[in-house]
Amino acid sequence: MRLSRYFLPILKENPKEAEIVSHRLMLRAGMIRQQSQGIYSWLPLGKRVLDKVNAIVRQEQDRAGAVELLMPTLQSAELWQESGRYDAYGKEMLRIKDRQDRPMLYGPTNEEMITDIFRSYVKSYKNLPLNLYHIQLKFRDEIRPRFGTMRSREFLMKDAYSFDLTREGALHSYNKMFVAYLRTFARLGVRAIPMRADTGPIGGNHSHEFIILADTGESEVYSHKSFIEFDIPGENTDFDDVAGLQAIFEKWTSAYAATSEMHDEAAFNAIPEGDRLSARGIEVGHIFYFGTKYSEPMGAKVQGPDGKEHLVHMGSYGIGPTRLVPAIIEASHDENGIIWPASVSPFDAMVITMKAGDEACDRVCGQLYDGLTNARLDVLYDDTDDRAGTKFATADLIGVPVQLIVGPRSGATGEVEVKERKTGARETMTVEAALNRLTA
Ligand code: 5CA
Repeated sequence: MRLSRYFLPILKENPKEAEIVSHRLMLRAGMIRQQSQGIYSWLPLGKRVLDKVNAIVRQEQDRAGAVELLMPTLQSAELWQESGRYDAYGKEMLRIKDRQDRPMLYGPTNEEMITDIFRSYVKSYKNLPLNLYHIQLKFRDEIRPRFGTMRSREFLMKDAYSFDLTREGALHSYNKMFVAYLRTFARLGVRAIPMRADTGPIGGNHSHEFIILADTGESEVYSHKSFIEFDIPGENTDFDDVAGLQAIFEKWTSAYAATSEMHDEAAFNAIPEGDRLSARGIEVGHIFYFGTKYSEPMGAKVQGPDGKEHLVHMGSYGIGPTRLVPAIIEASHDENGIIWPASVSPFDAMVITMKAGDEACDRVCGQLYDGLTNARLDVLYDDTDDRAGTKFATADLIGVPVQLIVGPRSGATGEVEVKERKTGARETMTVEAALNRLTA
């Protein structure tokens, strides 16, 4: 992608409305634009990051055996009257009437709709376990939308829903998602700690929130420090190994970790003082086991091996991609801008010409751009004739991991300066060496 033909509306000034660094940087880097309170457009640079986050979320859901579908944003009120949540959900639910005066709503979550799909098709235990998920916009009319897409009214959620014949089966399904979440957040370049959590309007009594520690987080959290060292389950994890997944779950829940709603002061004080962590955090995922809370009122039953009808045991599992993007930035930035973990960076590398139109610069930049693109890397080529200072500031602001800088002098000798965004380390090398390094 050539910057001269891209749409990257960088802001020079710090936007006044942004209270936290991720919101400020997302606005300045031209990633998002507020359209009305708590409702955002994702501009091209932001959309690229969001797509990368979603791709990792999707891969790990699929690896854990979940199956993707897509449900609508608008739902009929009838379904929610069946579960009893239509009245209970209160003002956070955006209620709408269609032209026939039928009550509709913009879905804040999808337990009812997925239960309806399930009961329409699945009649036998032989089709279980089943886990269905989608990545879809949600709407919650939050009283205090703030911090950009961190807490917005319209936001993207990956929500998965599991169905099992028994409670034991459902707890294994829960463990699958627990492990998938550990892997997902690690691949996104952040460390998320699973914490015992309150279940709120979703319900149930077995629930964990996944929290990224950050001073600007809205949750108050308490935990043992040991989480920092726990191993992330590998790519070859066997998701059908019931005992194996239970062992991972037990390891990761062996040390104290709870949000303020579930905090047990006595248990926390039992931890040696030097190992206590009392901090703020961002909730990026939340998983629930709630048994038959929805299958019972909505009549979602299957025939068991005993020939009798059984209500299915369910769980639901949420991740917020549009919250994860700012959460990653909170965890990874410096005074010059964003520092993307490679896995979610909008581009893999940036090629920067210091003199557009200079024969040597154009040639060397072209070689780099073609070489990297042919190796299937995503490259942003700053081919503009902006001042050097502006170019460097933009490159640092948007946080692509590697900058390949070509000036008339280095261009003439077929060389390029390779700058690592994170450390600021610079090294001059031949085009070939740079290509080898990036495509190795
Ligand atoms: N149905 C369940 C799980 S599928 C559910 O709705 N869970 S939730 O309410 O905890 O939301 C799941 C995730 O969505 C949260 O962990 C968070 O990452 C994200 N999320 C929730 N509310 C917002 C919001 N207002 N803005 C951005 N992300 C949000």
